[in-house]
Amino acid sequence: MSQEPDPKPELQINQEVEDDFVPRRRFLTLAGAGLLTIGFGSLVESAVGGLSEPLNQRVESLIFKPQQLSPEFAISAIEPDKLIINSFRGTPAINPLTYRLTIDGEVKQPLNLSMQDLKNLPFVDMVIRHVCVEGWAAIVQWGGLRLRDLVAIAQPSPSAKYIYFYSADGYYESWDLDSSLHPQTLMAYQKNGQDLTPEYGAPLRLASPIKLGYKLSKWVTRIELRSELGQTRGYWEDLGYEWYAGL
Ligand SMILES: Nc1nc2c(c(=O)[nH]1)N[C@H]1C(S)=C(S)[C@@H](COP(=O)(O)O)O[C@H]1N2
Ligand SMILES: [Mo]
Repeated sequence: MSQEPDPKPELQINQEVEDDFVPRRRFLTLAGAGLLTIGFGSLVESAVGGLSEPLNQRVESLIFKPQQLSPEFAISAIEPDKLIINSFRGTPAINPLTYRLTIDGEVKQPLNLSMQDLKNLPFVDMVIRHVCVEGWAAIVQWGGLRLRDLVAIAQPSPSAKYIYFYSADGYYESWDLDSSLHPQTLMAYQKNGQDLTPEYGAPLRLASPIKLGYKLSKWVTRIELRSELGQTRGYWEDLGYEWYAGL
């Protein structure tokens, strides 16, 4: 995509003036309703203002290749009292009305999205088991969007292999990109059928049955794709916990 994209009418390009993390650059914003009613393929097409090239081969093959699914449970299996709030530094204050999620790094189309933009993407929910290394687990229902839908819209560069998540409380995590493209890896804004509450990561957190609890960042404000793992890999990982942390 050129430096000066020519957006379709449903798109709005935001000029970011001040951002702690990224230099001045143009972000794509998904605006308005109507995105829900169209299929994912056309969503991607419209979101990027008419793709001149197909989706990056890597993303395409992972998205459309069946991946091993983790078990899901019935709604009746939900254990509402078992999900222990586990926060290393308390609950950060986030105004959901001014909240933005940034996606940048090794992507062709950086994104800067509001909660409404995110809620316009296809909604999915799942009842899965959350497992914390500290020796507890809970069956929880999460609702939100598939992370792979967001990643596809951001159009990863062929070099992108890792994905970093930065949280409002200073927590940070890194994953292999493949796991982030798993169909059960969600950016959740609901828990057990209700809006997420602040202590559980509102407005947006990771939820996935394929990773241990400490990989599932709450209060995510920035997602960065990278070609390499950095010196720092995650809050707990940098203190000695295993990086991949698969279930
Ligand atoms: N930003 C942030 N995300 C986080 C944590 C944290 O301290 N800060 N704790 C992690 C750990 S160890 C677990 S088990 C889960 C707990 O999620 P819960 O508090 O919703 O039960 O969040 C994970 N995500
Ligand atoms: Mo945990």
